[in-house]
Amino acid sequence: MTSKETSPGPDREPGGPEYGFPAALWRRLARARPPGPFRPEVWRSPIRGPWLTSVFGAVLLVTLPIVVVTGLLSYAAYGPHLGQAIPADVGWLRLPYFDWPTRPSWLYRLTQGLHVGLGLVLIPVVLAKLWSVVPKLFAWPPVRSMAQVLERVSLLLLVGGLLFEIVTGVLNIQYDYLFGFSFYTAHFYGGWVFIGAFVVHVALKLPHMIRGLRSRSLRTELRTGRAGTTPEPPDEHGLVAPEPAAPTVSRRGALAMVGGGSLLIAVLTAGQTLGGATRHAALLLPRGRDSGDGPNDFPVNRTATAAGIDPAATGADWALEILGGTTPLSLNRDRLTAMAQRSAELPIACVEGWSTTQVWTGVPLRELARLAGVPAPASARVLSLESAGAFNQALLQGNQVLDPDSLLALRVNGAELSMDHGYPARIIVPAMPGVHNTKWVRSIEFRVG
Ligand SMILES: Nc1nc2c(c(=O)[nH]1)N[C@H]1C(S)=C(S)[C@@H](COP(=O)(O)O)O[C@H]1N2
Ligand SMILES: [Mo]
Repeated sequence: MTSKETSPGPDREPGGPEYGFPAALWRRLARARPPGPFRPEVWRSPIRGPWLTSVFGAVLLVTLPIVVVTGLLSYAAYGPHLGQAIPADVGWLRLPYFDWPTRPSWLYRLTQGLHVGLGLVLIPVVLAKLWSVVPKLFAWPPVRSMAQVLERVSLLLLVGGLLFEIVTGVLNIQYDYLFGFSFYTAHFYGGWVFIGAFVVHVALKLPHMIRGLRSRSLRTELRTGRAGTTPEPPDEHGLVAPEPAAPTVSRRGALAMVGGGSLLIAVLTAGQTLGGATRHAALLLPRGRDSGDGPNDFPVNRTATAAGIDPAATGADWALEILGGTTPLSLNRDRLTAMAQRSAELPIACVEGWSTTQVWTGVPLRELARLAGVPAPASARVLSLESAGAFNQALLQGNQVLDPDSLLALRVNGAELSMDHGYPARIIVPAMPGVHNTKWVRSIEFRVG
């Protein structure tokens, strides 16, 4: 049952007007099958088939939704209701607004660590899944029916959307601001293209996947070596090779290779969030390996030099402006250090997936709000000494100002903040995306509306 004539694969002659195309045209097209990958017999792997495709599919069915949901949560955490998520206006794609919570303090560390970490770890599985179905890309004739055209367009959006998200995501964590377009906008809309196509794909393929999984026993496959590896029976989808070659690897070996690839990426990545000694294994950690000495030795996203901070502006003349009350206040460092200090162990969790947890000490933001005469602010606008750049200001939600551990930090791990970590003062708020923890703070405006 493996010869080309008897295979009920994509080779089968359907033809005829019931396919939505004139029969003569269809037959002429079918006869003009181009050489190379368009010939089913060039695809010879004996392990390709519905079962293997279904195994990869099942892994992605369970895990990709986690990447999607944590990605959308990241958008929500940026505060779209304060107008500071990118893109700001997403029309009918707008999800319900809510205040991103401050507890547990590791919330964004977890969600964004999962988004980036799982996204990276799944790359080998995505590639394996694509490999397992690649003969279908070269189905001939390329269009047979309206239903098939729709299916192929949805696959184009699915695969294109997924690869686009992987490429933009990886480039963004490896190289800052490489794009001529906004990474966030592209990644956001690309994500929705993928979500739509993924839902359609799952609806169409779920029954096939379940049948595929049931067609063989995973336990048996994991016990079968190369010598015992035989092709799956010919399938209606044309995945199984009509003329399979002798096996060079078992299904067990193929699964181990893909799993090993994922594991390797996990090892090279996890340290960027776990920290400690594992950080040295984080070879994919994009930045911050030389970040300072002693208590300040933890990753730096952008150094004071790169941000163009003039050391003179952070000297004895520096004073924090507090706005929004009836009279503006100006508090120099002596005034701030004379106030009651509070310490909190809090993470900085960057959108790029890395995170680091340190002990910060400073003045609670809610004390500053009280001092300003705005004890229950709806939001607070923080400005940095940094004059340009997208990260030189942030809007904090009311609950982020009022959490007792939200600080204007003056010290870290018992030492003065280093210039690179935001001296003379920086914001640190539990569970807030790293980017809003503004460094080199110049002013805070507490707002009631
Ligand atoms: N003024 C200013 N604040 C900033 C940034 C910046 O570029 N400029 N980077 C932000 C980002 S993206 C992150 S992840 C954190 C990193 O803080 P760290 O460098 O102390 O680790 O600072 C945030 N605060
Ligand atoms: Mo960041």
